[in-house]
Amino acid sequence: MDRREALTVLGLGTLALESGILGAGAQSPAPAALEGYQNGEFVLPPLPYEYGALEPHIDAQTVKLHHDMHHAAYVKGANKAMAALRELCEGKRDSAEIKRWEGELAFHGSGHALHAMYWRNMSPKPGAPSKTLQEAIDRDFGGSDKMKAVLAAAANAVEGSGWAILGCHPMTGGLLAVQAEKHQNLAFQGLVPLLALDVWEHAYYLKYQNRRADYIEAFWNVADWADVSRRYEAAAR
Ligand code: MN3
Repeated sequence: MDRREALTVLGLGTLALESGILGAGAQSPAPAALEGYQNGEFVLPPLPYEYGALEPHIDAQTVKLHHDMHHAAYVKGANKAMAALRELCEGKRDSAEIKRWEGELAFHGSGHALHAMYWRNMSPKPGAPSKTLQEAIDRDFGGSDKMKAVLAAAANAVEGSGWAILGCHPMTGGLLAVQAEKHQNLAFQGLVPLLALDVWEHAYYLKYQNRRADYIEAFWNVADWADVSRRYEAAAR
């Protein structure tokens, strides 16, 4: 399997190759959309800010545990699943194991991808939406406040652990707010995530306890629409 095929299997497609995000020879700063894979392995991207940089909205201890322990565990799980699937390809494992390992990759790989986005979606100095993203928000939601209300409703309605995701779909060309249960369930296949709001309890419980809605409100203070705009412009090209 060459690199292009491997990326296709991973669902990363040609965007990563064309933009050089995964290549060692990337010419420009990676827009971070797909960071988290290097030299044939998933890797934990370093936090782009200090643990306490998002205070008072998101506390340092939560960020440290969330990144260093929880996110790291998904990276490890995704690598384990990929290794098992490679062995299966090579005939070193019983093909009856495929459902198990594809399920493991769906969970851990999606967890890794969403967390890599989540850290970049936040900033101690959040930027505003670009003109093109703002136009899409206005067109598809009727304005930023309505979009945030829909995303917050989705995030509050997640049963158990999951995410609210703002994405765009190449089939419709438009923006959509969706939920993911765990990391991978309820997927609208093909949707390109742009903003990932983690509502697993590990993302907020130390500071907000059961008050998920308060954490979601606080998230808007650190949501970096400049990062979301870069992702939108790369996806909508
Ligand atoms: Mn999380």
